[in-house]
Amino acid sequence: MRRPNLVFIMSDDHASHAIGAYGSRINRTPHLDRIAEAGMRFDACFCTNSICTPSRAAVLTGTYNHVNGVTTLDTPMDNTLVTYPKLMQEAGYQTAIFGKWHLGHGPAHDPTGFDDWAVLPDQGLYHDPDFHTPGGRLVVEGYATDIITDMSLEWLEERDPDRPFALMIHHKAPHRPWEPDDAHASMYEDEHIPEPESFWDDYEHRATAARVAEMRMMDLNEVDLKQPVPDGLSHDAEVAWRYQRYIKDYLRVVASIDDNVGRVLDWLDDAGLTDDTIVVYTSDQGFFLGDHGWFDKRFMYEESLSMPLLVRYPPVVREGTECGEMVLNVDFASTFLDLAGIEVPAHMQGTSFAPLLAGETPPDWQQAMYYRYWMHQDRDHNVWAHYGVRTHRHKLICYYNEPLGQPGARGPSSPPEWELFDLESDPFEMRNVIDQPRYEETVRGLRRLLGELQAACGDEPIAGV
Ligand SMILES: [Ca+2]
Repeated sequence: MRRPNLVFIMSDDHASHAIGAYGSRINRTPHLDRIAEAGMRFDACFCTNSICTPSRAAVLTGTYNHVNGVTTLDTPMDNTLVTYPKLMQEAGYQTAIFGKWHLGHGPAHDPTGFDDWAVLPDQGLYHDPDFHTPGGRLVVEGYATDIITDMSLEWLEERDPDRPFALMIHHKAPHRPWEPDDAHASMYEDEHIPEPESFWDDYEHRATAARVAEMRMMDLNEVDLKQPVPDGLSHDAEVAWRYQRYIKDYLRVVASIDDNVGRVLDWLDDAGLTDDTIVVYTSDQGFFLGDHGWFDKRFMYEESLSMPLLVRYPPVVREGTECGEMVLNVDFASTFLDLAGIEVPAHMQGTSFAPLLAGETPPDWQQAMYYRYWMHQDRDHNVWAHYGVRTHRHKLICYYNEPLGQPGARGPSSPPEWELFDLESDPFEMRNVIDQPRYEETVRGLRRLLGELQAACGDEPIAGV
């Protein structure tokens, strides 16, 4: 078989529940759904640290953040680390990345392993963005999602057709502050977007961390809302109004991603490359779309822990399939290398899920995952540091609540607290059952498992917690 091409499309903060193929109740994404219809939808894909920079480092390096050193938003990635694009480039692939990088800039942090690149400075701008390129700074007029796609398609047009390629299209969208383009600015204008089930969460049955997080609708600022709050609204009416403002802009920005993914799929069809190309759509992590009354991510709760993952590769992946096995962002690098026939370095911590794509579940496939958020009391959202374990049925979270000197984390420390959720009876994670006697045995087992997972990936538990 010919070596496959790879088109890896990763957006920023696009939650699964705003994708048609995942059963979205609030929007449609016909082009993303094309990938799912012709390929596989993963229903249990998780990030190991739900913020941009760490998840991107985990994807590229195939290692956990305590290993690659990218634990918070303030820890740029050392660009001498081994990444999957580097190994593909060494193996003869043409490689490029366009769009969001967010792993630092300058000689020690600029993209490496790419024949060509153009990346936004940090978050970048939605309109008329500037880019860092090997040749210096470049300002491009237009809308970021369109421009990133234009650059990608131009690079594909100009590539050497006799060698395989690996192209990373890293959209900035739909990251805050959710600025739509003109084409989608009035979508949903006269519609009411339904609120999610947990929208009016009062955090009563949960750890302190949930109550103190500053990512409620009332924490959206003027830049996010883009228009003044109407006078005379009650508190609840204002919360509801703010949700409509937020979610409509978010979905408008997503609609542009969907259109642009369609352009890439059309290009592959027209070039006759659909059968030779692995197409992946994912996001660096999930997002709260009003779930628990919040925007943003960071928590180990489902909506932010889950990553969308759609994979199309006709020679291997049967069309219209779903996979409920757990896969993690640290597994991506091993998987892409495996599919390309490149040896996976022993130090990479993820496991190739190529067998899952082929419809086979290895008998020893992972049944639990480890998560850690380090950025205690981060300045923008005040989310407290935690780690935890998720199985198919349960989730145990330990808020250890210490900054540990991590860049971007702040004091003071707070006493540790634990949460346990039974995802079968409480899928929206509204009731912490850690103190219920009937879960005693479950908690003991999960605490043991948490320690085992930490030992297996080389992370250290907090003493005395
Ligand atoms: Ca992100």
